[in-house]
Amino acid sequence: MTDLAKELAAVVGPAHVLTDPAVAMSYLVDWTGRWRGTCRLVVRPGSTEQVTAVIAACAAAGAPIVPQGGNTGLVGGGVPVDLPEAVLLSLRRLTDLGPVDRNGTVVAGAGSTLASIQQHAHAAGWDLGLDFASRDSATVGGAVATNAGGVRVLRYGDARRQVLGVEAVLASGALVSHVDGPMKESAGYDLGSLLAGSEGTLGVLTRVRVRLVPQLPARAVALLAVDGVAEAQAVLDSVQSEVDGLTAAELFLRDGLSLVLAATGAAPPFSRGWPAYLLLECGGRVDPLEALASVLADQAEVRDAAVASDATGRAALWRYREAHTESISAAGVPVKLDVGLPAAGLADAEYAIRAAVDEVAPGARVIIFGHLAEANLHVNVLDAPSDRVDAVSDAVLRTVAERGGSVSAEHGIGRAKPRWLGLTRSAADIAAMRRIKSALDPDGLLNPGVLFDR
Ligand code: 2HG
Ligand code: ZN
Repeated sequence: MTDLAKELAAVVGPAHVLTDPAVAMSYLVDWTGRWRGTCRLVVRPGSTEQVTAVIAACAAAGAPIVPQGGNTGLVGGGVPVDLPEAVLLSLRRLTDLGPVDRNGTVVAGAGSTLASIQQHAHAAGWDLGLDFASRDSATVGGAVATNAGGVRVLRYGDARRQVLGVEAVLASGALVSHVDGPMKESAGYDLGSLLAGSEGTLGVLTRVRVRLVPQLPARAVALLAVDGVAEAQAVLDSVQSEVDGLTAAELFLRDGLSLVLAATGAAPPFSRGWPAYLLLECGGRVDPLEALASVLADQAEVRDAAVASDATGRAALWRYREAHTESISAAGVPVKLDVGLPAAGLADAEYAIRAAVDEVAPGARVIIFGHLAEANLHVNVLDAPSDRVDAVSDAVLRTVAERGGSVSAEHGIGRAKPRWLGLTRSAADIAAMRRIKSALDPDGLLNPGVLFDR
């Protein structure tokens, strides 16, 4: 064992310092298989105090630190690519959940999975406003650090909006902690907002105080077949103005559904295929199915529809959408892009993105799906030759930027996209971000290569 490994073993116990690459492997490869790293060791602290001691020891040894939650990120932000000297700091053991207070707030250890917080909230009559398919592995620390989105952003906002306060260890070893006290406050810089979306470059989250939302006992889901993205948007516009309680509006297309059917063996939702599908969910205190169905009955764009308000039927409809990521991975290692666009240009952008990919990687398959209400498209490109991966990213991100879009709507910049950050953020914005980074982490120890090019 090296000196640093021994020192860390004294802090967290030898069982929680992994130096054998074979044992550490599951921390070093992201689950899509695109991002692979190496590191000097993986350390798994079990308390805030241990995180503080680990960071102090790494800083003293000059070892870069790569924080990692559930390793469900999609932009390589938690994988130590080209960082053999790094310490991978896994937060997964920080799973304590405090009591849900009468205002519906809870303090969760950074390593708590979204599913564990959801169950904890449900038991107290509340719910978490954040949800996405990797809920059983994704941790709240990772979700906040990347400012993740998911399928409820339309109703409750992204991860940042759920945060009332954070506890985090800075590169200096200082502990900043603001997870107690009143719900409402206007007393200085909001470090929670700053750390949300900082992707482990400014501090390591150890606890998060989350704002919960009322649990909605009745839910209805509708899966609608339509002729394209513009038609899906037209239906969504009507539903948004006429139906109460919309919680999700998800889009997928014919080719994505084919991959899902092939990978899951599920039966097709309709007797024939359609160009596009819109999945809507409404939640309320009384069953929203009738209200939703009556508005949908008037929508000329709806070609076919399936609805459910029982748990099994809802889950079956959701599966067509939520199985996209795993079904795409079953077909290959995709180039993953996650773009936000002005809603008005979304349908045109879909064609422009396909054309841009075709120009640089003819024959590649472009699978598009995403969160329609936020005009957030997940662009997954399969079968691009390995020497065209950057060209594909460049072509898609420039196409999006030319249309006023963003290079990342919810997955973050990570190691995948620093070179394109300037397409979305101004030179002044990036200079201000770099100044914040060097004020809080002057030696660049925290997650080097993420957000900014090394
Ligand atoms: C989703 O919306 C996730 O399902 C993953 O953000 C998207 O796999 C993707 O590209
Ligand atoms: Zn998404």
